[in-house]
Amino acid sequence: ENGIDAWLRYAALPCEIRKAASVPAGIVALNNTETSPVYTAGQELHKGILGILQNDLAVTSTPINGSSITIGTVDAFNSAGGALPELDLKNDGFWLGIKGDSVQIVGQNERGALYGTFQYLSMLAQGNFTEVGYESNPSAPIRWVNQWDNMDDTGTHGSIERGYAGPSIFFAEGLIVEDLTRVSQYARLMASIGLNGIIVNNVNANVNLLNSTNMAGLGRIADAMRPWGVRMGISLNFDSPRTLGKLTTADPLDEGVIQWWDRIAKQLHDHVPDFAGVLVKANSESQPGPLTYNRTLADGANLFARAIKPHGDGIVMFRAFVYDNTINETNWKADRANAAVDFFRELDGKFDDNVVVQIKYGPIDFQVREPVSPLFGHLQQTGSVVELQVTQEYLGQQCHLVYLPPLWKTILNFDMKVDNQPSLVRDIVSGERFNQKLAGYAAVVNVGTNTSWLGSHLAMSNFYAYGRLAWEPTSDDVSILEDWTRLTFGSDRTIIDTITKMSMESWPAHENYTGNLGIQSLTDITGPHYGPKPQSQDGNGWGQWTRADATSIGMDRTVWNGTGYSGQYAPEVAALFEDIETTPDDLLLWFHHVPYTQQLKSGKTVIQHFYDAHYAGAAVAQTFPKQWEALKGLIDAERYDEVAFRLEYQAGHALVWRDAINDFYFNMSSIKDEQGRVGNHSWRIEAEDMELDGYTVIAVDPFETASGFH
Ligand code: BDP
Repeated sequence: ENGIDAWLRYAALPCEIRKAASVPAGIVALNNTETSPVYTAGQELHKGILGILQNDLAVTSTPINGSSITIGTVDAFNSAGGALPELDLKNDGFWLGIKGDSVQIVGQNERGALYGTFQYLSMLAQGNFTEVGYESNPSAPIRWVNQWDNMDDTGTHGSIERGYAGPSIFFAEGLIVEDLTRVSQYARLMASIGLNGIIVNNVNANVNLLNSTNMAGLGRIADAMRPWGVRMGISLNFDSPRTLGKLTTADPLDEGVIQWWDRIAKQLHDHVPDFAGVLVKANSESQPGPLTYNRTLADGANLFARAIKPHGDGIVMFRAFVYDNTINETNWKADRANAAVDFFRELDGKFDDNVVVQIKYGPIDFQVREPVSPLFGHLQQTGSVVELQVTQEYLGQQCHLVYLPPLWKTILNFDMKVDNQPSLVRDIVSGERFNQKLAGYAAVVNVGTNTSWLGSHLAMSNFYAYGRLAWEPTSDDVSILEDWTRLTFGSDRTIIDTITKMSMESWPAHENYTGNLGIQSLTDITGPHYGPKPQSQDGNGWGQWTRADATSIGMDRTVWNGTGYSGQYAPEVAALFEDIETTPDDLLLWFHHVPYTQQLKSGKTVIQHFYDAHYAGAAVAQTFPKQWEALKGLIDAERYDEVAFRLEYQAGHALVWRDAINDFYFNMSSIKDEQGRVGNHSWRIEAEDMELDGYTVIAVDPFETASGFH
């Protein structure tokens, strides 16, 4: 198996289990228009039941005699005369009723009917034939993915920024690809986990997407995804009126610029009548934006909001990721973590009602551990969308197993205590806490043409779980994982236990062998964001600093003595982080600058914790290949081998991480490891101790990974 069907394989259940199913006589999809998600649902059900139960059921669009699975909207059921229970469905929600061989799948809208169908198929595929009758509603209206796909130039395949699974499924040679098979397969995966929107191109947007050939191409992409209930939107480049439109300015208040965007919005709507909206990265990392023209970020967002408003219910997702990546480190008070609140605090209430602000989960950038972005507590009159990352940019780039939901849940369950009221992030992004109509979830996914979608079979649990959590953020991360495992690899207990154990150990292990105590991912900040490079942390313009020196480490972000960042939280939360005694150990170095000998709550010193944690984390990664061996023969050889290869690599790379980081801080602090491990590589056979024939000595970067440190 090559992974192309991900968790939608519909593998046949063993015969003895199949026998327990009461199979309905046929499928009724109450809409026979081929572009309708209800029609899609009927076809999918046919395919699923054929695979799982080996029954070839006919699909019709009119009620049949005898038992059936009937799929439709509430309205369609009512007009077909079907008896329904009292329902209170939200947009996209569904009712699933299974009684004997009669199944009702009722969507509040067509998309909801498709989601209910996937839910039913997921039960069948797991051999779960329970009789049920329940409603399910999504936690939030916006449940999108972001792709960071580039258009690239003629002659090249569409590369993907921070994508690790080959070139784009959308773009090649500066155009939209002809064959959109993979695009509709992607939409199918999205629909199966309740995702309803996609931004197809990189936030660092190429203006050529707006030329007339590509606009037509966008129409084709939207057509391919529509039957799956997935709406398409795009990222825009703020300077397009100048660079593409040849105007002299991109000032959001300039009449010519306004008209130019109005025209573009109309053309987009002509090609994509259900256009989902635009994502805007402005005044960030050298991207242009309204501040360039002395206008506010709200002026910039509203420019697009007004252009698309006349053409339907599309929205503007304006990113809060606004900062200057040439921050001067000599300014002791400069702190990139402050940027989002500094820029947006005064703008609450200034955005049009079709704008939402898309906020990365932490104030820096998808690090292995960050506190929740304080901006979630500041926007009360504008909806917030939390931006997560499925693509493991800073977390091993799919070469390391890191199951992310436990990290995401620390964010979603965090209580911002705004105005002394319970204010969980998940209730803010559901729209409930501040009574917002528009709010929700976006994840950078970055699938590519590789048949495994993400370049790693196990990484797909993160994609699956993302959809499940956006639908219901209180879902248990272990049971989501177990569902995914059963659907992806089968129901054998050893498979489920092994994958669950490894996955649940993976984020803590990764944090331990990379960057712990809130010091962030000590990776190569200046480029690939891969592998250890602690020496790149300070002295860079990105503001990802550790302030490490010979005696002490950590960013002082307190109000009383540091950059003032902790004061961006509501008073109760701010007080917690302001005080070193109440700051949790895992964020200590995020908020405080302390001597290496500072004692943690565990009783250990900071430096000894570093040493021990790096050993402990790497030791866990060492067990992964062995744990995986238990699956040999229980799953297909192709996926077994591909996963084994990556786990073996991870086990080795975890050692590289461990030794690079420990040696680096040992060299810097000169404090010995109590257990005598760090800096002692007597067990290693160094290159210089060998007789080498035909080799030349080269400088290795990072230097600590080299034999003998050079
Ligand atoms: C950083 C990525 C960069 C993105 C940027 C963003 O390294 O490639 O363009 O975020 O989110 O994490 O805009």
